[in-house]
Parts: sequence; structure tokens; C-alpha cells
Amino acid sequence: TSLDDFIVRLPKAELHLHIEGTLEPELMFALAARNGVTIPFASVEAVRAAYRFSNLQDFLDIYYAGASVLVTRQDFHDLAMAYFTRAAADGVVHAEIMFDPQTHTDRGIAFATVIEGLLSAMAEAERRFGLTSRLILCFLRHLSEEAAFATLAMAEPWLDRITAVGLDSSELGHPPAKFARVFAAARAKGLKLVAHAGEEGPPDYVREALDILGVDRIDHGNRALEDPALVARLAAGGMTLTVCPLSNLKLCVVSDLADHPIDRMLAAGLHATVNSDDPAYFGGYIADNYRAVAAARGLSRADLARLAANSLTGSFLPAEAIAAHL
Ligand code: ES4
Ligand code: ZN
Repeated sequence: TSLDDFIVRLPKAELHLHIEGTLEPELMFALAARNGVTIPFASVEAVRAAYRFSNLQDFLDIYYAGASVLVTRQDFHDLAMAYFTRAAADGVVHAEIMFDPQTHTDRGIAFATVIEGLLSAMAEAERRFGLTSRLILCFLRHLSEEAAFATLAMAEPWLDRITAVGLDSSELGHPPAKFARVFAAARAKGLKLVAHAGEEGPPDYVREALDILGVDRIDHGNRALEDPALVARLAAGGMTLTVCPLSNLKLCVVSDLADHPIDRMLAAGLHATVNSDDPAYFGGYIADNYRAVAAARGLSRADLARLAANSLTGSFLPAEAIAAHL
């Protein structure tokens, strides 16, 4: 079989995916028209042309602006269904999707509207494709601890349908320690914990995510490689890193995919995985990410199978469900 077929046929879990980052320009225009929302672009081509970023903040500014077309429960359902359809075609058997409630509640969209639309798409994806999924509620780290607590309070009626909380948005200047108390409260409610760390932030932010937040996974983690003692600790602890190669390229975390550290991570014993982050903005879904690093770094089929197995073992599925996919 071709490498392409091999990648698609590998059972994979997607562990780092922002559902708002799956909004393709075509759907952005369709929803803008449906909802009477104006967007500052003349055409789909003009939107795509604007997707040239030199850092995380450049991207976030345009990502938050794009999300303004999402208004109704049906919009969130359609957004997630488009993603699940694409993911199923790439051989994703399980997806743990992040959503940013504050991006919506801060512009007057009810928390219920967002989560009910996502949950109905998740049920439909399981019926149609056998693709299971979980929700990760992310706090925006550029906003306050108080705002994060208010978001956790809004989620209270749905906590049995939320698997984990996460931490995303502008990393520099907003260390994990800022959210120590809200993560402790989430843990007390039985939620799993993840956090973006070491994408732009220093190795100490990865340490804080481990020591102060007590996370179950690190999202990105690239800059941990600057600190050999931290690498050894992550490897010994079997900590899953949700790495996003095309995101790393588009946000200039790496200057060239030929320099991507994915194989060095595996060689160091890190439980690295490959994920798509914000595929509509970064130019590829999960199989594109596997193909891109396979080509750029000369990964073997054994390396690719290891990355896919890591994604299943690093998921929040129960052990029996993981075993059934391996
Ligand atoms: C994100 Cl790539 C990335 N980093 C931090 N926050 C985010 N939100 C959506 N994508
Ligand atoms: Zn991310």
C-alpha cells in the first residue's frame, strides 16, 4: 500500500483540535450570510490570503474574528459535523475536541447554544461514522482567573458531558500558575486537565503545567526540548504531548518542517502524538500532518504507527476502548 493509504488506515485519535479552528472560509461565508453578520473579507480567496501569520497572536486575532459568524445551535452543529466528516475520511476513530466558550459567551451567545450544537454533532458522528468523541472546555488564558471561574460555573449543568478543561490563547505573559485555583476546582469536579504549554512559552511554563496545574497531557510542549531534565521527566512520566506540525510551521514555532522535532521527541522517549490544531487556518487535517512530517523527516511506517498508537493510549478513553482500537 502507498504511504498515503497506510496513514489513513492507521486508527488514530485526534487529541489537539480547536473546533473553532475548523471553520473553513466557505462555511464562514455561508454562516455570515445566514446570520446577517458582516466579515471584513470580500471573498473566500481573500480570507485564505489573510492566513499568513508570523506568530501565535497574529493567528488568534483573525481566529477570534472568524468565530463571530457562529450564532445558532445549528451553526455549531454544522461546524462540528463538517469536521467529523473530514476526520472520519482521514481515519480518525476518536476525537477529543476543544472549544472556547468565552469566545461566544462574551458576545452574547448562550453557553447552552454552543454546547448543545456540539453535542448533537458528536452523537451524529458516532451514529454515522462510528467516530467517538469527547469535549475539552478551554479557558482563554489572556482573560482573568475570575472569568475562567465564571465559565466553569456556566458549564455546571453539562459537567457529565465534558471530559476535561484546557488552557489556550496567548501564552506569553499568561503562565499556567495564573489558573492554579480554577484547575484545582475543575479537578475537584472530576474533570481531566490539559494545557497548552511550551508552544511560544519557555520550558518553565511546561513545568508549571505539571507541578502547579497537575495536567494529564501537555498541548504542544515543543520548547520542553530546550531543557534535558524536563525531557527526561516527561519521558519517565509517560506524559502525552499533543504536537501539531503544520500549526508549528504556520505560527513560526519551527522555521521549516525539515527542522520539525517530532522524530527527536520519539527518540527521547516522549509520548508524542500528531494533531491538526486549527486545520482550516493551518492548511491541513490530521492525515496531512502525518504526511507532512513523514515526508519532511523521513519517518518510517513504524514511527507513524507509534505516533498513532500514542494518540490512542494518550486519549481519555477507558482502557477497553483503547485496546479495541490497537
Ligand atoms: C490555538 Cl495553536 C493555538 N495556541 C493557543 N491557543 C489556540 N487557540 C486556538 N489555537
Ligand atoms: Zn491548540
